This record gives sequence, structure tokens and C-alpha cells, in this order.
Amino acid sequence: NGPSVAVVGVTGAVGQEFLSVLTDRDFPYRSIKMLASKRSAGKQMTFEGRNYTVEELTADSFDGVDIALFSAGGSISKQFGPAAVEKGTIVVDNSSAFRMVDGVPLVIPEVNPQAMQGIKVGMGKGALIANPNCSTIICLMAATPLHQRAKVLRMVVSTYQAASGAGAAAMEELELQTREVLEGKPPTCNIFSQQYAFNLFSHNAPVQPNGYNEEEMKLVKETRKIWSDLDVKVTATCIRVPVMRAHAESVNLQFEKPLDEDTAREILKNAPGVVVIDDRASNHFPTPLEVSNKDDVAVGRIRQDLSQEGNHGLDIFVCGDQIRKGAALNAIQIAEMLL
Ligand code: 11C
Repeated sequence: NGPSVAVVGVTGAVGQEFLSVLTDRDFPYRSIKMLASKRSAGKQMTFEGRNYTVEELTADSFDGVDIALFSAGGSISKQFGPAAVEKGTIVVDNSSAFRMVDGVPLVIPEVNPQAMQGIKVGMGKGALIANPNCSTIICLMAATPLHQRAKVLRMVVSTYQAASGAGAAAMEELELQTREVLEGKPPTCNIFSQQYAFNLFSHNAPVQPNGYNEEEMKLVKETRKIWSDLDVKVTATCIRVPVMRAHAESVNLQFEKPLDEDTAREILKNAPGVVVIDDRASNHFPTPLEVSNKDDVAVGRIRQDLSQEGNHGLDIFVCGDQIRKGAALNAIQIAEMLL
């Protein structure tokens, strides 16, 4: 029973996490296809006690597939996503390919489930649903419950992003470089053009003519779409830090209405998918390590922004597992809503 599922990019970091999350959440499926590039085709893998051969992704891969979870990069999504939809498949796409396309829902289930209303397995046609960028998901998981209370007018985000955002090879490079540097060897720089271990640098996404890189502009544009608020002012600075798999973000919020920090803390404690770690006495606040492999996004350093009059501003610090809530978990929560 359940839908037939395909995982596109199954050998990648997010592809593998799709499988873990499907198991953890006991996702019902009647069959599952493991799809990847020609390079990985033929690999053997075991999932939930069954053996699978990784199949090469082709236009015919989606015959009879109800839900396809895509995480193989934007160009693969562009090449195969619409073909899958033609075949009646509902595509949940983790790439940036369709996020800003009109009519494609961009969904964080805790934030804007209404955006995918009416899209269901069994409705007789395919559809595309986009998973937001990890930095946006992690930021909005914490900012939205506050926005719902006091309306955010402006948001300033500074990110501290993990290696996992650049894929499994970047995680391997961080580990390798750490060893090399400790051994006094020159670090291998294949994925990033500069030393990553014991360093940090501006996010590797291309810098646009306006001086923002693409990662920063995703926070700006995706927030507006997810909140259905073209007027919200967002600015961001995205930094890659030598952390393995969870992003941290400092978020400064300016509200239309006053919102005091105690009320904000209570709102966040009750927010789905959010956990508050805000212990000033012990200087214990969210860390990437503490949220790694966890579903919930952690929020702390909840404090009034002293530079804003009349409790109109708050500062918060947010950490979330990039591969999990930032990618695979969010996509599978979307898939659950399709059933
Ligand atoms: C990162 N957010 O952490 C990026 C990676 O649009 O899905 C994912 C890029 C995207 O580097």
C-alpha cells in the first residue's frame, strides 16, 4: 500500500538522508526506485531489508511513479522534472530550479502548507513542489511564528553555513583538509578554491552584479514568496564556516507591532519543529553540533534589539541540520502532505 516513490540523486548526501528520513518517519510506500546518474547506475544498496540496484535516471524512469524526491542539482531537475510531471508524477524538488517560478508552491510545511492545497497523490495529474533553500527554511522556522504575531517589516540575516550545503564531497574535503593542516601539509582544495579547515569565507555561490551572492538573494526572494509578502525587507550575508552539517544564522527582526522577548520566547516554545535553547546563566545556546541529525530547529539568544525603540526589534540565533530540516526532512514532510 501507499504511493510508488522515486529518489533522484540517491547516492548524494541529501539522497541518502531521504532514505533515513523515510525510515524514521515510517513513510508508507508500495515501491521505491533508486535513481542516479549513469556514473552511479548499477551500484547495489540495501534499504529496509531489501536489495536495490541504482538505476540510471532517464525520461522513462517515472512511469507509474506517484512521488519523486529530487536532489541531484538544478540542471537535472530542469531536464527531468517537467518530464516526470507529464507522466503524472508529483515532484518534490530540492534544487533551486523552480522555486521562484510562478505557480510552483515553495513550501515549508510548518509555515505555509496552504500553498500546496489541492495537490494530492491520486488527483490524476502531476505537479511540481519546490523545497526552499536550507538557509531560508532554517531562518523562517524561527522567524515565522514571530512574524505571525507582530509582522516582520525587515529582517537582517547573517549565516554560518556548514560544508554539507555544498554536498558530500565538500564534507569529505573539510575532513581531509583538517587532517592535512594538522599534519603540516598543504590543504587539498578541489571543491572550494581556498583553505576551508580552520578558516571561513564568503559563501561560494556566484556573486551577482548587485554585490550579493546567490545564496543571499535566495533568502531575500524565497522569504517574500513563502510569506506572500512582497514588501518585507530582507538583507543577508552568507558565510561558509568549517562545520560539518548544520547551519547557524543570526537573525535581526524589526516588527510592525511591539513584541517583547518573553512573549517571543513563549511563542517559539510552542512553535512546531522549533526547540528553544536559551540559557543565559550557563551561556548555553544553540550550536550546530547539538542540532546535527535532529529534526527540530533550535533558537536562542532571544533578546530585545536595543537599537530599536518600543520593543519593535528582536535578535535571535538559530541552528538547524542542513541535510535534514534544511533539505530531506522538509521534502518528506511535503510528501506526507500529498497522501
Ligand atoms: C548551501 N544552501 O548551504 C546551499 C546549498 O539552492 O538548494 C543548496 C543550494 C540550493 O551551500
